[in-house]
Amino acid sequence: MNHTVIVIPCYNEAARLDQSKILPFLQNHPEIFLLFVDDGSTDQTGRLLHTLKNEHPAQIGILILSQNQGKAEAVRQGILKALEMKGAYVGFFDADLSTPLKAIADFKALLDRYPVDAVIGARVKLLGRAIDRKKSRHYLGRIFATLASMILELPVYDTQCGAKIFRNSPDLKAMFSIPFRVAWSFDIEILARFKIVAAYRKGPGAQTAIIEHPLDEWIHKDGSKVKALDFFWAPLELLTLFSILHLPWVSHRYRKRLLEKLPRA
Ligand SMILES: Nc1nc2c(ncn2[C@@H]2O[C@H](COP(=O)(O)OP(=O)(O)OP(=O)(O)O)[C@@H](O)[C@H]2O)c(=O)[nH]1
Ligand SMILES: [Mg+2]
Repeated sequence: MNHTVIVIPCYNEAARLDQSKILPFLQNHPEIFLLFVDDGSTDQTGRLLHTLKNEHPAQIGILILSQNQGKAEAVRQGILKALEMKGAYVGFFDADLSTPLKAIADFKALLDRYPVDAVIGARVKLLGRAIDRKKSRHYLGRIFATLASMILELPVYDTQCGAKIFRNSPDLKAMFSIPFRVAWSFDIEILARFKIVAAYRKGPGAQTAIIEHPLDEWIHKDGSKVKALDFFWAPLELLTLFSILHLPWVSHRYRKRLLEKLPRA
């Protein structure tokens, strides 16, 4: 059994996937398995992933989606597959490795040490940390994250960081068994699902079941797949998320669908 399975969603990432970072990392971390999801790429991503897998078949897997389905669905499919592989922890990291793979050890240490369900990366500029974000993305991100935090009613700083690791559990499988309602903001929908399930289980709330981990390093990489149009949809997605959590008739139906998937406690 591999201890940790990390899903790396890839959509036309041939130019950004850095073999020189991936292969040495795996050699030094035999407990980590990388599951790449080729999200209908039309460039050389598929070929590159096969080369990578041939170099290190024991620790690399590829899930191929024949058509582009978007990051949310690529991650969801990847996590479901990762859960089948019975990793103790499963998570996802962006293909550009803006969050370096070495950070996985910090996330795992927190999951080992505390009885929490998830550790999510936060890009907080602090002394002694290398957080290099574009100014425009940072400020837009701050507005977005503040609204997300208000909708979730959780003091979360950075919902959008593409580095998150979860403890494998039947409840986690349930949370990923239904397609997300939003695309760009699916990270917030994951947190919303944690909140709904935590309230139902009457255990510690999402506020203590999730740790936000300030990253040591996050370096902006050019070639982002995020388009200007995505920012246009963002407010609509926030409205959808608001309705899921706060509009009685919408949230009732959403909760019912999600909670039906949970195993009986
Ligand atoms: N945008 C997008 N990303 C996808 C899609 N399918 C998979 N992905 C992957 O999701 C991740 C998104 O990363 P980036 O394109 O760097 O975008 P980002 O990290 O949200 O944005 P930055 O803050 O600019 O880095 C990458 O690993 C993509 O390859 C898709 O259809 N659209
Ligand atoms: Mg990126």
